[in-house]
Amino acid sequence: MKKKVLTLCLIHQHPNLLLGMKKRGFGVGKWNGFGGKVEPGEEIEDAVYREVWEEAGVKIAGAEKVGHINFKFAGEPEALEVHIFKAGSFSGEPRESDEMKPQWFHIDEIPLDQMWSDDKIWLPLFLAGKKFKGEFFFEGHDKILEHKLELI
Ligand code: 8OG
Repeated sequence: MKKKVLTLCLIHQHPNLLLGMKKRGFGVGKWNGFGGKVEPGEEIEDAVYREVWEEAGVKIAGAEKVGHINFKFAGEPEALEVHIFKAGSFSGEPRESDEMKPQWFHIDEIPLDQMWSDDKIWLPLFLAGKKFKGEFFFEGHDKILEHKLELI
């Protein structure tokens, strides 16, 4: 199966999480972390910094890899391999880009019903400082048919 390698970086400054409203493309209308496709020849960590800069307008000081999730979609030939990172400090002020509108959320008020449906399964692990890996099999973009998630 063909796969596409993507990054996803969530900026967590306890008790707040910076999310962006996706304005176009895959996941439009959902709140999410910042990220996207790793370019050919690009290191995954370089893609994390680049995507956060492009989408949120801030420079993260560092990013820790916390998770790895593979997504498959019924009837779709390409799988997504998403590398999930956590960042704390950054420089600059989050600003809206063509792709995302950033907003801080208190961790008790995360808009889970306007996020990818798998997020409510793994985000509690992320917020608890755990590391995890998993697989999700979707029908369409909302319904999870099967999933596995484990701590690493
Ligand atoms: O470049 P593009 O905008 O298509 O990248 C998609 C982004 O969405 C990328 O950061 C990876 C992320 N992403 C998925 N699936 C899921 C998901 O199920 N949950 C979350 N939170 N993010 C996802 O591709």
